[in-house]
Amino acid sequence: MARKATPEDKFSFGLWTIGWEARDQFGDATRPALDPVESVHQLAKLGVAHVTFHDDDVVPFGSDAATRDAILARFKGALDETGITVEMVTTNTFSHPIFKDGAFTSNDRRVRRYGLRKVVRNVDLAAELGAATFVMWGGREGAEYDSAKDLKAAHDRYREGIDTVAGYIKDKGYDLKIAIEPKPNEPRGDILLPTVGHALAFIAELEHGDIVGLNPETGHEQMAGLNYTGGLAQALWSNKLFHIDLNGQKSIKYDQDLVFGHGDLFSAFGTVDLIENGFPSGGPRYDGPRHFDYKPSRTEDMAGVWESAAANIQAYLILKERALAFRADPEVQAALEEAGVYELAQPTIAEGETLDDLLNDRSTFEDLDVEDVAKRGFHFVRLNQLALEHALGAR
Ligand SMILES: [Mn+2]
Repeated sequence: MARKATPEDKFSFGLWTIGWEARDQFGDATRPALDPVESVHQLAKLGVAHVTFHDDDVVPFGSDAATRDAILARFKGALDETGITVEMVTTNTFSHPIFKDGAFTSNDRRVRRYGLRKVVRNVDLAAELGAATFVMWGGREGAEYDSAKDLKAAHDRYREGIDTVAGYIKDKGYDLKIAIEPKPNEPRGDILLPTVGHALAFIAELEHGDIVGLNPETGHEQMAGLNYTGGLAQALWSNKLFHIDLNGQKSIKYDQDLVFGHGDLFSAFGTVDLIENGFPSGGPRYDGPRHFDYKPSRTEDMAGVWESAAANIQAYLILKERALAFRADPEVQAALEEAGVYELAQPTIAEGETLDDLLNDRSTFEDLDVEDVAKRGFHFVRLNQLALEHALGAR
């Protein structure tokens, strides 16, 4: 039975997702271009609250100012008619051949200066449209060969680029935050800032890192064999989870961009559990848009495009119901308790206690029955089975 999405669910789609013409490495487009205005109207029917886009998704690359203004006016008309808002804007610095070696980290300084101009122009547009987040996916910032890049200089230039944009946002007084989107590879052989962890460490080196955070994408972390929910968790813990890109991926392979839940389903359950329920013992929560960055498979016609868009929403809403039921189940709560999940929230050294107190407490070491403590079974498997049964709707 179809669940009804409302704007309160904060669902959001990139215009490039449904608008993908399905041109891939080996084959031509299988679908016609989609008018962004039509996309906005179709998404409104699905109960979507927001859209997001790259500059080039709406305004063709290289358009003059008058053409750009006319296209944007028509697009804003569709937003006004539907009540859909733009929550995030991003810049395409990967499609045009000028960006073949990257934008902020191209070896060619002319390209870096051009890239900065293109990004800054789009920051103005993001602010004008009321977007809260400016995503930066540096898909071409990388290399195929270790000898091709001075990686020290590349990180310097990446930092210079992002700090320049962040400084511009502050100077202008825009209410806008930058969210870096990590990805390990594709289209480049290796991409700079390949994972959530790399990006967090990079942000700590920025001058304007206070307004720079993350936009982790399900498949991107899974392409690196990493746990997406774990990446979201560390970003949240660092107060750096500014935005999310939900989709589906089956293990380490090319970037599949499947519908959310159509890849690693049980991991998707964990993701929704974290987003909707938060950490078991409380702490920072993600309150932003539930943004889908997927691609309707190349086999789909236009009807299939809208079916796949609806599938993302349905998958999320079903998993949300399941995740809420999981946490509300007294048996689950007892299992969480028994597994020590809540115990982990207890500080190891008590309030008021010092390390000296611990060192002098013989019961923690000298007199501890290590063999007895080692006997504890955590029953994580039972807890996981409860999660699986809830995820499958079997409880
Ligand atoms: Mn993405």
